[in-house]
Amino acid sequence: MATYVISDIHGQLEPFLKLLEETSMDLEKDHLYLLGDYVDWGKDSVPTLLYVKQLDETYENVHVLMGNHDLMFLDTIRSFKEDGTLDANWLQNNCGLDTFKQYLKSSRAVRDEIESYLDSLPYRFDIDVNGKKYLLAHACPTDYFVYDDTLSKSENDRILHDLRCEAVWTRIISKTDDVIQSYSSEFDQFVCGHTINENFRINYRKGFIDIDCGAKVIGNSLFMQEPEGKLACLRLDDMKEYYAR
Ligand SMILES: [Mn+2]
Repeated sequence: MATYVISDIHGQLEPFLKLLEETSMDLEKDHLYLLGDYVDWGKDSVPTLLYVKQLDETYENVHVLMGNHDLMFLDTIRSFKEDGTLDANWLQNNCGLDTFKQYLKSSRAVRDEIESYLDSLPYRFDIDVNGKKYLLAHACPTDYFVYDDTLSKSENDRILHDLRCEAVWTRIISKTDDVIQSYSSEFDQFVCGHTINENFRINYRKGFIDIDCGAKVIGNSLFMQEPEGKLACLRLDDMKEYYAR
C-alpha cells in the first residue's frame, strides 16, 4: 500500500489520466490524496471535476480537498442561484468563465451534483504514512472551525467562510519562518499546492513541500512558460516524483 498526492489539476484531464497511469497506482490498495483546484485554465474543467467525484465515490482510498478555484466555483453557483450575481474576479481574472459555461450547459441533475459535491469537500487532512505525520492542505492549513454559541448562525457562517478562504488562498510562503516552523512541531511534513514552483519541479522548502508544478499552463498560449508546466505526483512513502503533461 502506497500513498500518492496530486494537486492543482486545473481542468487538465488528459495529463491527469496519464499521470495516474504513469504511477501504476492501484486504488483498491493505494491511497490517493487530491489537494484541490480541479477547475479553471485547462479545457476540461467540469469533466475533470466529475471524474474526481467519480473516483472519490468509487474508491474509499481516494480523498479529495477543496481548492480556491473550487470554492470560487461553489460560491458563484450559490450567488447565481440566489440573486443572479456572478463573481467577476473568478470569471475574468481566474479563468472561471469557461468553467461556468460548462456548468450552465450541464443538465439540472449534474449541476445539483456538482454543487453538493463541492459543498462536501474538506479543507485539510491529517494523515499518518508509515509512522510519519503529514498535514495536507491546498494552500495554508488553518485550525478546525469551532461553532461559537454566543454568536448568531449568520455570524458563525461568516467566520467559517473566512477561515475556509484563508485555508485555500493564503500562500504559505508569505508566512514568517516562525509560523511555518510551528507546523513542524505537530507534523513531520506539510504538503501543499497552490503556488507554482519556478522550475516546474516539486519543491522541498523549509517546513513544507509544494507540489504545484504548473499544470494550468499546459496547452494555454496565454503563458510564456507553457512548454515547462506539468502535473506532478509525489509518493509519500519514498518521495518518488512522477510528472505528466
Ligand atoms: Mn490554488
